[in-house]
Amino acid sequence: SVSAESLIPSTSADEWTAPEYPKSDEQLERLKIAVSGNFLFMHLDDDQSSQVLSALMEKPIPGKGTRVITQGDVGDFFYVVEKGSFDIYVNAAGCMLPGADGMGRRVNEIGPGGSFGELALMYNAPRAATIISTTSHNVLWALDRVTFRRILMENTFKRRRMYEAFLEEVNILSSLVPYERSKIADALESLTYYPGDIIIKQGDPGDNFYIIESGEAVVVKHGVQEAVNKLGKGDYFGELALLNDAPRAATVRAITKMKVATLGKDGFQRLLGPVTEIMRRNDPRLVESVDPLASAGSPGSLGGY
Ligand code: 1OR
Repeated sequence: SVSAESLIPSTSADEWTAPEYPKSDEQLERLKIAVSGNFLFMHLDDDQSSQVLSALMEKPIPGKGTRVITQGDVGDFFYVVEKGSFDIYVNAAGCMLPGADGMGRRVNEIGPGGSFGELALMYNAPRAATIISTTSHNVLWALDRVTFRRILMENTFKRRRMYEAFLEEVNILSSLVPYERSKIADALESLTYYPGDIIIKQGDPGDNFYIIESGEAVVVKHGVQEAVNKLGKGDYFGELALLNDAPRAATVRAITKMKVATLGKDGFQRLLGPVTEIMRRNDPRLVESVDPLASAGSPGSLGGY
């Protein structure tokens, strides 16, 4: 039978709807390009995606040196960059004394496809940084706090929390600041493999980078009889093909059930830039050229394949 409840117009139910800013085809086209490379938009379903696109407001920022966000302020909008470049300054002392215009240290730069302003909205915290345009023609898309929280945040929050503890334990990422690890979390995708599964195959083109969340794998190479390396939790692989733009240098096969966090080529280049030098130094082929046995089973070795 039909329950009486469903016949009563619901008043207690959530009546919130996202704001709608009509857009021309040309605007929509530009907007779609701007968000296409942004990891926060990657995990939305079609419905969420169209709600967010319609709620984003175009915001031209005229001139160099225009301040978009001031550290310490209350958060109102989240921004996606369509055009232009922005510097991020963090005043670590939190020194917001009147008269002391200490913008602090320049910590980062954000360009087209990037975004900023999510932290204050996520944590109901003051703005963590000051953001200033460095080019003369800039276009941002702004999303109001409520729509951000209702649609974009849940996903983002969950992912950041889910990967936070794990990424903190990954050696190769230890030189990054927590915020850089959060950005990596935004872009990660977890995959499961079973014993015997081939995760990457020697000779194939390389599109992804992997970090082991749990389980074990072996690295094998054509013409090398024994497994050349064993990988476990916190180890990474798949970076060489991306660093060198070369085919996969070895095959990686699961030997237990595995959970693996993976990052696409684009994310790898954009988010792991600061640690790729360390990865290059760990390149097993550099080790091999000195002593072919040195990389095989060396204790705690990170399999750099
Ligand atoms: P918000 O709402 O706090 C400022 O407003 C925004 O700057 C912030 O969200 C982030 O989107 C962005 N630390 C804090 N915020 C940063 C950082 C950052 N980089 C960009 N934002 N870094 C840590 C510095 C110790 C920089 C890491 C490279």
